[in-house]
Amino acid sequence: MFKSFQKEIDLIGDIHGHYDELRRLLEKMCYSFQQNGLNHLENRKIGFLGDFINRGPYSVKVLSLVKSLCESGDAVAVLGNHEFRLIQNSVTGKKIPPELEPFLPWLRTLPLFLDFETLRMVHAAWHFSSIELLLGKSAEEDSFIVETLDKKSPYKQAVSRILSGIKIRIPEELNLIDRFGIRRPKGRLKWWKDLRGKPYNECFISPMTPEICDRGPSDHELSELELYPKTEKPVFIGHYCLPPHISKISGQVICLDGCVTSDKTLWGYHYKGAQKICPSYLIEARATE
Ligand SMILES: [Mn+2]
Repeated sequence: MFKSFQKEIDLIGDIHGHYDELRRLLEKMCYSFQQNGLNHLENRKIGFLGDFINRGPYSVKVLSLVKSLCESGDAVAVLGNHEFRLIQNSVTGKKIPPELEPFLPWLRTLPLFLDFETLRMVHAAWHFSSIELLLGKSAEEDSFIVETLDKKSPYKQAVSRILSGIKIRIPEELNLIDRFGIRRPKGRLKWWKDLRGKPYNECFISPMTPEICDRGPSDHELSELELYPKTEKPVFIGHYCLPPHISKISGQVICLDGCVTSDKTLWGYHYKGAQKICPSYLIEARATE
């Protein structure tokens, strides 16, 4: 599938209903909107990393555009945790926003991850054993979706790891708060790194304050982690709402979620394949620039 995507692809992080930023980013990536769809002089393709909906004002417009680009063969996309939750809610008969309902059949055809010859795409974490467990599983199967809601099912944990990241509990007495001033019960680990012996703040993807802390998670708490070696192909992720001063690139892991709802910036990466991952290929777009 999509053999031609393996070498040249423009990756785009979490859009969360921010249609104007998406249009601007596509323009900056040299796509032009024409009557027959989206065009690029170099005939490049797009890879969307999930979380198209919620938070921002235009979820429907974003879904319509991403869907049409996928259907015309101009793009591929993976599911984010927000879309997966929508699918779970619809399968279990919970109320879902009526305007999103028409997109469900298409959303359910999207994969949980993509593994191309020269790159990988997943919303939050490339956790090898979870990915292996989920191989061949499809969000189109009601029985699978129901299992992902069952605490006893290994599918629930696997989906949570790859779509929401790998988390550990933060001891309350440390008083660590995130950039929004909220004390979170759990922190999201840099799942690709060996974190043994590291203090909490060095272990988390999004920084917490105060930054100085001489305690860290136990080896037991880190035992879920499966490192992502530098010898692996690059993996593109979204999900982590990175503040502007945190690097988007860490080894072979490239996080393109720059928290568009808070920081008004949508991030992309111009991937040419077989080249060293480099910050100069990052592209950012604001709606009004
Ligand atoms: Mn997410």
